[in-house]
Amino acid sequence: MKKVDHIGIAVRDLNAVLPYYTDTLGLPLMKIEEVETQKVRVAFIDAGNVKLELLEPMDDESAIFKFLEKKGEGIHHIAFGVENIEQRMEELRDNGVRLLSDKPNPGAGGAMVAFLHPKSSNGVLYELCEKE
Ligand code: CMX
Repeated sequence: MKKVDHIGIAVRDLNAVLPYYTDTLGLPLMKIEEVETQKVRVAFIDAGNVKLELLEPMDDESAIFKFLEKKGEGIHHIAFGVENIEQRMEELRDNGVRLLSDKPNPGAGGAMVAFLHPKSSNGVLYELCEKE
């Protein structure tokens, strides 16, 4: 793994929580975008050497909607930046890690992403993300 690229945080209402990050904590907002493939509206916050990805569900089919229903707001996943995502997925699979998809999918910011099931990662949802 290269490094932690971002930490995903589930929120119910993006517009309502943004001032906490930008005004109270004084962290710059990088961008807001909708990720149709994941059914989330996300805001990236620049927290120095790592980004915070605030995730609001777009509908009740979103994984974030289910997470909020079950666990409430809070840390949802940790994303590692990787260089060759398909190769990394294969290595992890060979090591017995359960991946949530066979292939990477398009994620926020034009990255290709894949998730490791929390049940095979000691209760943590990890994401692999490869930027162009
Ligand atoms: N972190 C840690 N554990 C989690 C979790 C999370 N984010 N989400 C679910 N779990 C746990 C559940 O608590 C449950 O554990 P128990 O059986 O002990 O209760 C277990 O994982 C299975 O959960 P589930 O409720 O049966 O299954 P879900 O339908 O909620 O699916 C998951 C969970 C991880 C498979 C699903 O959320 C998924 O496919 N995630 C990948 C995609 C994603 O998260 N997209 C949103 C982010 C998009 C982005 O970053 O752009």
